[in-house]
Amino acid sequence: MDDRRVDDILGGFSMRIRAALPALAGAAILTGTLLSTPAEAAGGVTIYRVWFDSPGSDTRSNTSLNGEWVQIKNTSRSAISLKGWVLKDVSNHRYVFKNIKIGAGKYIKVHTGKGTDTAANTYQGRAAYVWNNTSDTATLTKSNGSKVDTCSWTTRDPSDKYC
Ligand SMILES: [Ca+2]
Repeated sequence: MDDRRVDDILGGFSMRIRAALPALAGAAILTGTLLSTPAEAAGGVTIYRVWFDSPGSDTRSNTSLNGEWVQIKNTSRSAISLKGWVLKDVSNHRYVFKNIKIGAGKYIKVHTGKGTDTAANTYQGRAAYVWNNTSDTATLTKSNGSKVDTCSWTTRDPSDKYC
């Protein structure tokens, strides 16, 4: 594998993490020192799972609203600050993350309703649903607007989607 091929794989790593996994395993062996530098070990934040159709009828109760969530994962080996990052739907309902850090390898669920933030749960504080039951796309961007990840679903998916 020449250097250019390795660069291609590393450059596309965050966007094509699943597609690149088999190739990356080979690249990791060849470029172990490169991957261990802070910049390359950064990995990233991904949308891991979306529960878009909350259980039962959509009554708009807070419990039902919080049954709708997007779960985010930090796939890197370092904590990452999400402050100012934005999670939005196709209709541009935007949630701006507060001063939250996601630990290395950890998950955070972003619930639609109201609640008290913990390390693993944060709340948009809404009184209406965000994620369409039929089809929608969740998009995560950094505070500077650069896209981090997206996840889409349709009626072919049940009530949730692993992204
Ligand atoms: Ca919904």
